[in-house]
Amino acid sequence: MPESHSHFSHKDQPYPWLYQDVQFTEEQVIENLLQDFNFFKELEENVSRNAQTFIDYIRTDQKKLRFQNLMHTYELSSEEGLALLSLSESLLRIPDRETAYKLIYDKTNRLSKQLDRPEPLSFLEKVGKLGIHLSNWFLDQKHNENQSFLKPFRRLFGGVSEPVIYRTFLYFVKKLGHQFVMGETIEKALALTKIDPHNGYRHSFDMLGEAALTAEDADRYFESYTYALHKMSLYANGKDLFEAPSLSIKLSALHPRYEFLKKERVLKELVPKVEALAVLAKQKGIALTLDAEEADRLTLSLEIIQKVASLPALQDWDGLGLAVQAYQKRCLGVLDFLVNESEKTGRRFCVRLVKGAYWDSEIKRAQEKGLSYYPVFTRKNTTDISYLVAAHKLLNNDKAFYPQFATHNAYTVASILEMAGERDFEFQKLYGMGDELYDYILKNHQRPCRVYAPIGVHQDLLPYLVRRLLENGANTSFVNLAAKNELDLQKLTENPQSLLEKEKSRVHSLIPLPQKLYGNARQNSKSKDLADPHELELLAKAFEQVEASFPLSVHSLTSKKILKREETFSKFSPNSTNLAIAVVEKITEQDVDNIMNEAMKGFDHFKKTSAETRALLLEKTADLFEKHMNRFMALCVYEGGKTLQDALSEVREAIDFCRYYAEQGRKLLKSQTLNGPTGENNVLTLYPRGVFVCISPWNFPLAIFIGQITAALMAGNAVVAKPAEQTPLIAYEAIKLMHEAGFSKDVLQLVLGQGSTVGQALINHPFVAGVAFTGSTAVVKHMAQIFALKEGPIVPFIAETGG
Ligand code: FAD
Ligand code: 2OP
Repeated sequence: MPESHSHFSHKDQPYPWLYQDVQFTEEQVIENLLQDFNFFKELEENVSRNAQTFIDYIRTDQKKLRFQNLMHTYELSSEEGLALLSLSESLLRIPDRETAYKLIYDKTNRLSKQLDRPEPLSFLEKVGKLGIHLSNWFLDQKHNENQSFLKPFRRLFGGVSEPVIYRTFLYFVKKLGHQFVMGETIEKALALTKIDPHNGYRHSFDMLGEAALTAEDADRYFESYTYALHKMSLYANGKDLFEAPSLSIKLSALHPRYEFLKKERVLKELVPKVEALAVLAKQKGIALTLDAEEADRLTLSLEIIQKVASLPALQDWDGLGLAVQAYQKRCLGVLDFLVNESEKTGRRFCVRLVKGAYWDSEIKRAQEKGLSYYPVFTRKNTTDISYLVAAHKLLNNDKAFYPQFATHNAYTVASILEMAGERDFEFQKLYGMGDELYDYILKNHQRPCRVYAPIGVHQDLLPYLVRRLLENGANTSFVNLAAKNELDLQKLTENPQSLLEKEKSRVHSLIPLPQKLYGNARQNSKSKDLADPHELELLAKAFEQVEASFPLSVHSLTSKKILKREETFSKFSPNSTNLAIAVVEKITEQDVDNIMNEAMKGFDHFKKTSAETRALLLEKTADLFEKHMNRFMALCVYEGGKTLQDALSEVREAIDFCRYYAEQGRKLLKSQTLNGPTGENNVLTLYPRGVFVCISPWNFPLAIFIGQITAALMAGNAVVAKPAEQTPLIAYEAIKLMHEAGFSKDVLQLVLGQGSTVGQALINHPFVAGVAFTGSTAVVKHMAQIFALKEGPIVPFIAETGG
């Protein structure tokens, strides 16, 4: 039984509504949100006025904002902003300088012209520009000693020497890290809480590290959390739980496979780790918050919280908390879940309400996965409304919640103050952001604020830093807009509902649903949400059916009877070596001539079909693959040894190939009328070539197999397909499906046989008009020699190689 099979037990979900909520349309969710938002109308005037005061205050003290100004100068929508991001990213990630320089050069070499910006630059802006341009200069020196890339810097900085500039550049990148990280060690950070300007604030330490890829990394992060708890307890001594420093942890740091498909393993292995940390935190008088991460981990994180929250050793402890993201469509559903859990266990949860730090990647990932929905809202104003509705719910249930409002947005802060009245809560801010706003709040509103303070070394900083750069550079972000004095205050101090209603549509019109990603050009392949237990149950059933039908009988699919067969052999699953999945009949090279003759006959009639007819056949094929997606996924798992996720991607890629070539064929195969300068009629028409032999590899047994075939068929060629010897079953089922879609048996034939004999005979055959091959470089070299020596027209040879 394949490993993935054991992950199909997802019945009895404790929070079924969360699976439904995410699939509701965004319009539906917004409609419900707005009904809950009515309470805000009577507050909006005061909120707007106070927000204005806060923003005025933030803007008067521009000196302090210098570093942020640098980032706001380089907005992410500008080339410099992107270069800055790449620069920091590459320097942190790439271990050797040589490679880092090459990447930096690649990303930034278009920027030199921007140096001539007319406005005066602050020192840090100069350093930023310097960093970007220095990389160009440095690299150009290597390629061309005579290039004087340094000139612009000299103009900018006077006569400073290269080593100084270089050091400045490194300083800049370090400074970028220091902006957001409180210290390299917990000891240093704890000491700083006493002396730095943040004295007076509360702290929540975040030991940098996330998305562990190995058990060793996960162990290292666990150790660093444990160590931090011990050290923090010395500072917590005697303090009230909420005044003492707290610890923020990321579950993805604690397990290398923290994902829904590995739920059973995660619950078994990760829950004890979180419990151990929570028990230690309780002993040490420290509160513990679980950060919120990617949307597809949400339900799993709740299941973990549910288990930890009901641990007897943690009873009567108010220190367990989690972050809840307002940009998720399921935000209010999560609060309902927590109310339930609170009622069951008598526990009060600390809830850190955030808007969410992964918006860009949520959108991209949903598109890449081809989901039928986005888990997050597509308009910033909806996120703001969702935040305020959630805040209202938190403030109105003090039995279940201790609210912690994490935001740097002055309007959101003003709203919370207005909504809360005398109720108990705390604000939270990130280290290196929102200082001016909260200095003002602490002084004038006497509300506590906790600083989320990352601790660690630069190797662990990258993902966190990228999120902060995105947040500071995004053109929707409050901190970015507030730093721009010229921007109309109105927009930053207006009720988000009014702003939303001013938009053309409540759902962002430039962010199509993943299914509509290619607009009218073609349909995106349907997908599955592998974090949805209902989907997984359907898949499990399909897998059972497929397994029950093994071993299947598999043979070549040719239009004429095969004369000579090799002995049949049993094919076993690579996942489970005693599971016979197919009985395969191979042919010998003696049949190749017959097959090629039939293919030639097929070509004679197929070449006369229109591009439109062929495109429709491919689209029918795509539809059939979609209809039988579960079955093909099962075959990819059982025969190809794929994981569920890879099997899904494999089938989707095959479907996308069909639709992509249909679309391209319709466009490219149209006849073009050319100029006729002497009155003649010149028409350019593309013709198919004849019989294509397609030879595909085992590692993409469906996607590459189908990709090669569909391109050749769309062009009007006949195809003889020979799959890898390891994966005949997938190929057999795929070709049967294509015959069902309407490709005739002489136009498209499947040959199962030995590469060294049957494959060789196929490419040697005089009828071969083209070959598409994916495989090893050695085999391709050998094939190229055969073609070079072959009599007759040159054979086009499309080869994708590796190894
Ligand atoms: P604003 O500028 O008012 O809002 C920015 C928000 O709007 C972002 O969430 C962004 O994704 C969203 N947004 C932007 N464009 C759109 C759009 N087109 N459609 C919908 N939404 C959009 N984040 C986490 O994910 N997990 C955590 O555990 C977490 N912990 C945090 C702890 C603290 C103490 C703080 C201060 C922040 C934390 N964050 C966390 C990060 C937080 O999500 C961001 O800092 C926050 O979203 C910024 O919100 P804002 O109110 O300051 O800014
Ligand atoms: C992040 O890591 C702060 O948890 C938030 O981006």
